[in-house]
Amino acid sequence: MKIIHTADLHFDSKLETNLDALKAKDRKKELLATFERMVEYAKANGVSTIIIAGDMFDKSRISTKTKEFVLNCIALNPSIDFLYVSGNHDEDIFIESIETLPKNLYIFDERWKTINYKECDITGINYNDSSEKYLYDTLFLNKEKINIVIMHGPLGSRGSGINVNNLKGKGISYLALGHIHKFQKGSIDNDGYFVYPGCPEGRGFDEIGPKGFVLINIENNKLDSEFIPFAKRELHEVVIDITGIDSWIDVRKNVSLKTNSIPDKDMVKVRLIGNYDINLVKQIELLNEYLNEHYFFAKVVDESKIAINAKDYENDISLKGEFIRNVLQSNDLTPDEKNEIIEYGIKALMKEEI
Ligand SMILES: [Mn+2]
Repeated sequence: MKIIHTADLHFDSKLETNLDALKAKDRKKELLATFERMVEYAKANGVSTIIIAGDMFDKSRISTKTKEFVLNCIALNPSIDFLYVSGNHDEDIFIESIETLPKNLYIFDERWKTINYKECDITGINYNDSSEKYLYDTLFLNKEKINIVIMHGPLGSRGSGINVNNLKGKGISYLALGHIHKFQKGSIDNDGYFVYPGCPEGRGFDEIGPKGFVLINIENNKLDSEFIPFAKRELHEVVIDITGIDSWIDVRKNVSLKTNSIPDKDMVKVRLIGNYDINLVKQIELLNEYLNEHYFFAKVVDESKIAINAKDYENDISLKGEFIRNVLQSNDLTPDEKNEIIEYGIKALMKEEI
């Protein structure tokens, strides 16, 4: 028996914080297309059940179009069971808005419910403030069988978060979780482990790295699982330290070297750090344009600071020297403010755009 474990799809979520409006629109469609592609994968690979461990939507932002798309994906594939627990973002809005549920969509609620398959039992609950009070004491599994348990929430202890310690010895083989957007796996006890599959597509630069789902395989009374990278586009962060680099050509070479292996279809954030030489003329906008021509989306974040050695300007009689001495001697400015003012001042003196 093959099972897909996914979570945190966050359909219709706002993507504008990281992307421009057009790209955000494209990405919204891609989140749905990836879900459809995953269902196709399930069909092609003999997957009989898809577990969605919460956060299918972003709370109140559910368009009719998206709802219909998801319901169609489910209803058009009656050979696959879709098991769904709600997450902290979607709560029950999605379910309440459906007039007739597809027969192959199974919704869990605030009490433990078990679906019995030949190869395993799958048990789930909607984890929230009230169910958290009794869920550990009310979970009873058939230890003769392989048990998959579904919940959505963060890990934690002492009354907030899913407490893995309280799940020890319950007979869980695989705890299918949702909430953390990055793939994560850890032990419960000798019988089993928990897994967060992460989101199927990264939505911003806080969701970098490979994204996909987990494929569970049960054979000869034994459960195995494997992370399957499946995202259409991956997000990358590349950090370039420009300390000591005195020409922009060399900065560009460094960027090229470090972005070399990133596929064009992906998204890249280049973060410049370090203390750069006062003579280095930064070409941030050009770098940004160059990267955006190569990748689906790119952005440059400049966190570098100008390197100022006060001694170098002690005897400098030029306007630049006078200006730097003045700023450095000021008592009302923090070191960071001094640095920023000098950076702008130098640019102005060199007649650069500020
Ligand atoms: Mn989530």
